[in-house]
Amino acid sequence: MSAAETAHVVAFAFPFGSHPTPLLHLVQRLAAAAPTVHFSYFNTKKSNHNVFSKANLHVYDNIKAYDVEDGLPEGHAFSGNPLEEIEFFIGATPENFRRRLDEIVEETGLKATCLLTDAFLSFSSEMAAEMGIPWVAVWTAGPTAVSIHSYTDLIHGRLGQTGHPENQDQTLDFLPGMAAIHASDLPQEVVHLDTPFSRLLHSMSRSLPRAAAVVLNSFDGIDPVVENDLSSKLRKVLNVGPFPLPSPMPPSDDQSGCLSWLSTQSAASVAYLSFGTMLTPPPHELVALADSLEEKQIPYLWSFRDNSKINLLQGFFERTSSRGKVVEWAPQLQVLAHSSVGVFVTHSGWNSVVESIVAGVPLICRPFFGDQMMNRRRVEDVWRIGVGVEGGIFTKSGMAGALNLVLFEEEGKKMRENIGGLRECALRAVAENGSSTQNFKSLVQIATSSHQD
Ligand code: U2F
Repeated sequence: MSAAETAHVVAFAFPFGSHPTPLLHLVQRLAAAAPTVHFSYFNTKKSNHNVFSKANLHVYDNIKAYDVEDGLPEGHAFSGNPLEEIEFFIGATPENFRRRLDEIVEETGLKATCLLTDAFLSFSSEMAAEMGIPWVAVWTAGPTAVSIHSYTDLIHGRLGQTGHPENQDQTLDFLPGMAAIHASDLPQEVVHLDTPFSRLLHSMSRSLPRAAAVVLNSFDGIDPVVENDLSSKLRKVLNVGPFPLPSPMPPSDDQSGCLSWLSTQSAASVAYLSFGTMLTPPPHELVALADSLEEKQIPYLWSFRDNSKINLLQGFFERTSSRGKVVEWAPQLQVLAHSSVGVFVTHSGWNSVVESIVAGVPLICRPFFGDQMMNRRRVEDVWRIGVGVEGGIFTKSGMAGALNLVLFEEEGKKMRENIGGLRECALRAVAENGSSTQNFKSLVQIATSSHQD
């Protein structure tokens, strides 16, 4: 086959938080399913380094990774605002991706035949249209969040200033499947449209109906009303998750010792604590959380990376070392799957919620931003597989109560049963003829068919 005939799927990553990893996993699954197709994975240098050093990856010959510019001025001194890096990156798009793609096409002679990009990068819609190829958008969070973004204009029309305190308790019952969601749960990027990041997401909400398919790390049946509504508005919605399941769980060499430590603990006794890839709770909440674990004498495994805050907890870690373990990075999938873990204390990032469902572990949610408040609502009020922390922040007594409820009370048992039901649904979706398996086949077709023999 000549280079001109080879299908070439080009993936663009959004280089922050956990976004690049699920996209890379998807590219890997596609590369395994379509070995004659060439895959290019574009990401910033820093993020490529992070993703490839952490992910337990099988390296396929038909995938090549490329660095794109991050937009940061030389020697830039950061102000401490976490959005700063994102805004520089947004400023560099789409030219950074376009330039690099032109170079790669020139170097390899392989024209792009499909753009498979993080949904945030909605300029890809126009780029793909210019090239006359399909755009496949990968949404790394859940169906509720993508649906809410698609209703941004309507929400503004209905709720007006959603930021106003008097509107915060209103529910979004005027939207399909959103009766449980309150105005106070909305992402700031939906409420305020005046930052580069919120403008990016607003433009995404208008572009998604043009995507040949929108792919989610989710499974049919998790939110049927929202799923049906999305399907009526988008050309194709492909739930192909949960991502970790269709391929065998990557082995962990247990370098951190988490799994061997868990094996010394009793069944369903340990609280696993992790707040994802981007945040650490504020100091007073960290202290309250630690105090509650100490008072209740709960064994814990804590994934903690923020060196600027670790001193606060040094005394706690020392006093409780016989029943606790702290690591910089835990093999989360394997940790959650370990029978000693009884509860996951989380920021409610979508991947963490899905991974907890897959492992059958109930959650205590302390959401911070973006989709996390809506995920918490689903967990607590719709699926009933966990609780949010009292008052929305960690306090010693609130957290002690939540630990008690989930680990020791009848309600905790009920949560485990409910999560078992969702887990079954996820397992059915990824079985041989399950919906996620079928959707993945459709994805392979859409992404690779243009030139494939
Ligand atoms: C953003 O979420 P985060 O990246 O902060 O959090 P998650 O979606 O929960 O993903 C964290 C991933 O990192 C892994 C874990 C998840 O796959 O297994 N991990 C790990 O392996 N070991 C560790 O010690 C700690 C984490 C955003 F903030 C959220 O609001 C969005 O829902 C999310 C998806 O778009 O992206």
